[in-house]
Amino acid sequence: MLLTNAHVATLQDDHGYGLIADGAIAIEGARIAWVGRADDVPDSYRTGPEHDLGGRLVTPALIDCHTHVVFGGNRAAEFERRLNGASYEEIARAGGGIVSTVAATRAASENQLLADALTRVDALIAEGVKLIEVKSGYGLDQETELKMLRVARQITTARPIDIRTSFLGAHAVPPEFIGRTDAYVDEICIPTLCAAHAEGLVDAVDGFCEGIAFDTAQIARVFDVAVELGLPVKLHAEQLSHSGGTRLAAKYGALSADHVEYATDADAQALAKAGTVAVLLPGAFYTLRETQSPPIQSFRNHGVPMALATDCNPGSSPLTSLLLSMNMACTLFRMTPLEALLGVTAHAAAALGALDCGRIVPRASADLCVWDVSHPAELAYRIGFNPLHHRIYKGSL
Ligand code: DI6
Ligand code: FE
Repeated sequence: MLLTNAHVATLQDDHGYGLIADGAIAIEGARIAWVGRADDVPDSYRTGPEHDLGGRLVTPALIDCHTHVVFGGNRAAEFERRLNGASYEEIARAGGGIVSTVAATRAASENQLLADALTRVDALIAEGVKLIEVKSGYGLDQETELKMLRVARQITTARPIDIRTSFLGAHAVPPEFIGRTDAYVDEICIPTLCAAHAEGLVDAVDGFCEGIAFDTAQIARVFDVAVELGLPVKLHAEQLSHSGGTRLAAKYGALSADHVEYATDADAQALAKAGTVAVLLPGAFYTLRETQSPPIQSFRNHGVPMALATDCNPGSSPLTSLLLSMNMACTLFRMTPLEALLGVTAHAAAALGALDCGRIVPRASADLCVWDVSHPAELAYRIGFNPLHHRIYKGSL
């Protein structure tokens, strides 16, 4: 297949959009075979079907590299109660917060969890997403963590989308282990990781390193098991306070350190040295009305690749729009539209170790977005508008 009359943003390196004004893209099977100026298309690529894109913008298909799209119920009632003046304590006493999502996820069937997750996945696909990372972490017991991961795997058979799973047993301490965090790590989290890995359900291992969750020593115990199993790690780090998670992630050569609002310049340096991606989550920053912005300028200075994701979850980021995440990253974090686009394509791919996508280059997977816009900055500029014209997934329109 040959795509012609395309305005291509190749993102072939990190220094610009890599724009080709009168461009063409040749696709063979599920791979990009050639990209360049329309005038230069080799004759061998002119034999198949041609699609005239009417001068529209083409970018790599989008990647949401940090989500919790599999969960039971939602927390809208709690949101409403809070805005009507209920205190955090009252909500907790009424069974609200993360514990309520754990209870709803434990109670839900696989079919129900999948049906609910697909409503969110469909919203992402409608904006051109082709790869989603999905975390466990609302089960916090072996049965439910495995159930969440099985559901995450089923998404890819139910929809034309790729899934990477992350085991997030170290997300919160479940009610039955309150005050016994170390016992939870040793008796539930680590054995569950091993069981999930044995079932082929885990692509990476994640944790929530925070005063209200797990400390660096507890996360390190989980990461040591990940290393033994040959699994890459990533970490929720420095979201609400500085607790050393970024440095720990760098020490383990993590794929990514996520949130990182409270990371320091020295942390940025450590990430750069380790080749770890900083994943920024403006939806959570917005929802929690945070005021501490991530150290964008330090990441730039040290050459830390920055990715962007929805962090779609029922508590701190009930967001299913990567385009809105791009706008929020520009307005709230002062990222540039180019950084935002790299953040949901090439750098998001790096945050997942998915190196065959995120840029329009020969041999990459043929996953593309065709947009009804004339310049890529429009993707981050507009608010609540979806200009997707077509999504091409594995070479198919
Ligand atoms: N970071 C967060 O903000 C949450 N989880 C995490 O790792 C909140 C999850 C929830 O409230 O359900
Ligand atoms: Fe998260």
